[in-house]
Amino acid sequence: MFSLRSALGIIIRPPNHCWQKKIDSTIRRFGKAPSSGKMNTVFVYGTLKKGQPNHHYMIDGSKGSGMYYGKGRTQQKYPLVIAGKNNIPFLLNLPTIGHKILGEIYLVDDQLLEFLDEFENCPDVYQRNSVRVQVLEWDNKDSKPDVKPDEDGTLMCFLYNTKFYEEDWLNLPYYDDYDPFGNHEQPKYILREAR
Ligand code: PCA
Repeated sequence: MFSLRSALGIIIRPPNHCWQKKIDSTIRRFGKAPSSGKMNTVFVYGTLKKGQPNHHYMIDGSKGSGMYYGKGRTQQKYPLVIAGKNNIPFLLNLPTIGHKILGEIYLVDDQLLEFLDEFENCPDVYQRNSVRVQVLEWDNKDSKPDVKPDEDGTLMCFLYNTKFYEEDWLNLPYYDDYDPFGNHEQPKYILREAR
């Protein structure tokens, strides 16, 4: 099985909260408990954004339902680096270092959230955490479920970041907006099919 962990040689200690998620997802898969049907706000900053190679999963319905709601920027600063032999964007869970990160906000159902957890190798590579996002543009049309930013213009969203990284990643450039196609200084992501 492909393991980014072994590819990068990172020592992994999964955080406890993700085990609960694994148990929940196992229960869901075996049908012992119905999915709650609730929707989840997710902030994406990397290959899941519009124009990036994995974006289609967010909106094509093949892995669950997802809807674009708008643009945002993390309230905290983080180092966003492009690292490893496949040039993967990693938001390191080191708040206060780096930049406030630009990204997109989606509303996703439990099925798509579960897919994203597996796709992002949570908890081994990324961990899904809740962070506060400053909403910059909001696209809440009548046909969409009603979700609104809080009065201060922020919204709590899930985001995939990581506390597992190699020390020298801290010497890489820190970006605020992942866009290797538009910004030619950013190393190009190697597609999964091409690895
Ligand atoms: N996918 C997730 C985390 C990093 C990545 O490439 C995202 O786009 O937010």
